Amino acid sequence: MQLAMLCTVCLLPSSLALPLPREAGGMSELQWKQAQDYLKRFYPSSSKIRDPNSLEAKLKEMQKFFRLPVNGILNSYIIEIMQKPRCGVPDVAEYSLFPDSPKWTSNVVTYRVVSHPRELSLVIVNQLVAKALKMWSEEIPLHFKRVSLGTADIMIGFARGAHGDPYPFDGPGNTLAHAFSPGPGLGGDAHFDEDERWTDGSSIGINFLFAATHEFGHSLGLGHSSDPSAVMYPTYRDGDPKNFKLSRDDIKGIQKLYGERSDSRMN
Ligand SMILES: [Ca+2]
Ligand SMILES: [Zn+2]
Ligand SMILES: [Zn+2]
Repeated sequence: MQLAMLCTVCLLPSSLALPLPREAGGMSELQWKQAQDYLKRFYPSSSKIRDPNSLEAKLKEMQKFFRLPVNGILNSYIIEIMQKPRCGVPDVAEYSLFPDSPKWTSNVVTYRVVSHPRELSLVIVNQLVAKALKMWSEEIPLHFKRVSLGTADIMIGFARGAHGDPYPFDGPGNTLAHAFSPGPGLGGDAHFDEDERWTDGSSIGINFLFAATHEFGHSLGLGHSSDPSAVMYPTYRDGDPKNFKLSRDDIKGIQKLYGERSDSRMN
């Protein structure tokens, strides 16, 4: 999957810099379509703008989010970002919370792992989920309780394609997972694309701990961060699991919602 993406990027002229509106001469129909789809999907907030430049406005939003020069020009570097595996939740520049700041009001939040991918056993998934949730609960006065039956606040599962919510998964690559902000029903739930190759870090694939920690940030009420060091950055990055931790930005965001733990660092 990584190789296929790199090849697609290699086909682009290196100095490609084209205005987004239709004059995009050197761009293939497919690349044009993919860029449009990406902007519509991940930058829905300016979708009310009906003028022909609305895609340009979305591209500018994307450039702002990724801290690039905001000029509305599509280039090969942006296409490269668009082709990176990422979270399915849209980006809102400079917001760390969802609109209306939903959060859990009880200090005990339940979770349940309902399914696991073929690469990882249920036991391993449960261990990694507990580890991911602990990263957050160490910073805020919230406790997570695992349940193995019935409905939990945060239902966690793997699925492929359409899976009962309005956001079908897309096969290997691109969208890896998504999660819903706190609330009843789907609220808080975290879904992972079963078509990815999931790993606990011992083999090649998408590190489930990294993806789960990010998705649980959404389950707790955080939106995406434009800080590249944040766990809540929207694109997936591989790294050494030993060095994996929340960034200052993630902690600032989650404590803005829930406050600090009074016994922070002591347990
Ligand atoms: Ca996918
Ligand atoms: Zn996300
Ligand atoms: Zn889903």
